Amino acid sequence: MLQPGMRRIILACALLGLTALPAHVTLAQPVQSFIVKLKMAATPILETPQALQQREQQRALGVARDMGSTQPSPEPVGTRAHLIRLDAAVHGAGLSQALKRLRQHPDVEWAEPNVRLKRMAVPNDPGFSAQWHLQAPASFASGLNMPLAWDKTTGASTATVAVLDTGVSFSHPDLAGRLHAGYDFVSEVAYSNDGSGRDTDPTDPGDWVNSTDLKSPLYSGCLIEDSSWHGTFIAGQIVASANNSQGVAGINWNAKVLPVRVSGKCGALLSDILDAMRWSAGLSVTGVPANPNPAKIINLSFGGDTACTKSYQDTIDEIGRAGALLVVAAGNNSGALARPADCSGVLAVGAVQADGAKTYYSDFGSNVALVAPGGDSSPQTLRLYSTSNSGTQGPLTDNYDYKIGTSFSAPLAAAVASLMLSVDGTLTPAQLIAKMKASARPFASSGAYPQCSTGVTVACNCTTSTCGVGMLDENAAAALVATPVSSVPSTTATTATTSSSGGGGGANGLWAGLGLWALALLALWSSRQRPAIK
Ligand SMILES: [Ca+2]
Ligand SMILES: [Ca+2]
Repeated sequence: MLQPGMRRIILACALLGLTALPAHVTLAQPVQSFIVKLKMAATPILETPQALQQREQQRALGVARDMGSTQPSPEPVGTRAHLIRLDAAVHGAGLSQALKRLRQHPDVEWAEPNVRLKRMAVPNDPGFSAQWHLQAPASFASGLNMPLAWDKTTGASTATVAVLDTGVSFSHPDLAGRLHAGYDFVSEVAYSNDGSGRDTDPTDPGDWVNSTDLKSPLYSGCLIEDSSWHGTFIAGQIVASANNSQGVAGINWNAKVLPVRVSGKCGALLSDILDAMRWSAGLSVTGVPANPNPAKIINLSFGGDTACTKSYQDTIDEIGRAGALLVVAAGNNSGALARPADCSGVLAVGAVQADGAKTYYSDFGSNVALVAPGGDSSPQTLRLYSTSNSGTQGPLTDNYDYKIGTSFSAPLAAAVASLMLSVDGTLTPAQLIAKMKASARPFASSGAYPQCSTGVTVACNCTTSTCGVGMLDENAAAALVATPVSSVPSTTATTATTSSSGGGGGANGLWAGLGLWALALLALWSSRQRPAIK
């Protein structure tokens, strides 16, 4: 039998249209044996299976002898394949030559070098074990399947992702070297919390709101809250240094985040968001220096409370023409989508919990493209884990923290899109959306949950009219990159049934733990809904 890893690599090669060596098997690796499948031979009538096996063995031995081998008889591998050993290992040109001779042998259907496979690319970051959402679906139904995906690509430095958010902590050790300079688009000094309007420093000074702030009429409608470190968390999800024996692993190991600060205290102004979107995509913005690192992927985890408006749609269309994809969070109100998630041309991402059910908080609707992990309310270990800071007001110690929300589902899709662009930098926003949708996994479904529909505000089983086509799967997405869009299926929507709700807790359990979390989330989301100066 072929090892599962070998089968996987052969399959990957088939998907990528490769016929020679698997992608990461180099000619430098010494090889002393080959897996060789024999062509069908004429079978005498009434030959016993034992006689057939013996005859095939003799044919395989003949091939080995023709290769100059004096080794014992070849061992069977699977059906009609044999392991043929040479007398000495070959590599480089010798390996190419041996393969060529084997493949030209009249009895041989195919031949592969019997190479050592690298273990799957699992990073050594100690926090990786807490990043359940990156694991294979066999462990967590909604896992992104990253260990398999990282075998295909760990990203390229060319695939910049803009994060329009609260700014970032440039001092965070897991983000060192992973951030472009970026820009601060927060124009109103009254909210900016850095003592200035727009400038070249997108450092997050904190976005806390306290009782003193609320005394000002400018903060009408805002809520008291600690600093969120929202942008730092998202940047880490996408590009935190992987394999550095520290903290967490980002999804793209080589790209950089372009930090674009749009939010000070109590949310982001619509005008700042729109200018930041244009600048991120490389378009000009009056009064702002040109962006030296245009991004083809822009993550926006801020939402409005109205339907898509012309200003938003025009800007999305404009950045789309510039080749940039806007990835947006569905929203956290358990209801209908609002802008920008309901605008056309965006990749709107809803949130599922670890067992694959739609989270109680995720907004839903027909414009959701797909779903990705957003974290369960409890236990804490099933929330998402990424880079943060310990300060409740200004920054204190760079650290790691748990969060939940569709704000953190969108960056997972943005990061996956950046990995796809790392493989093929010519993909357009529409092609990226088509391939991510086509590679999505079927929704999980469990008897523990009701079906998602309008008015259902507990965890629920996704449907194609509420949660898009399926669950984001990076391994499948990476495999589809090389497939022409014309042959990419339009959807994969089906539903897999699971036997139980697993560790995520049933609907009743979620309701029991809902109270404060729902309030906190609604407060957080409300604070991100400041679409314009009132
Ligand atoms: Ca400023
Ligand atoms: Ca790390």
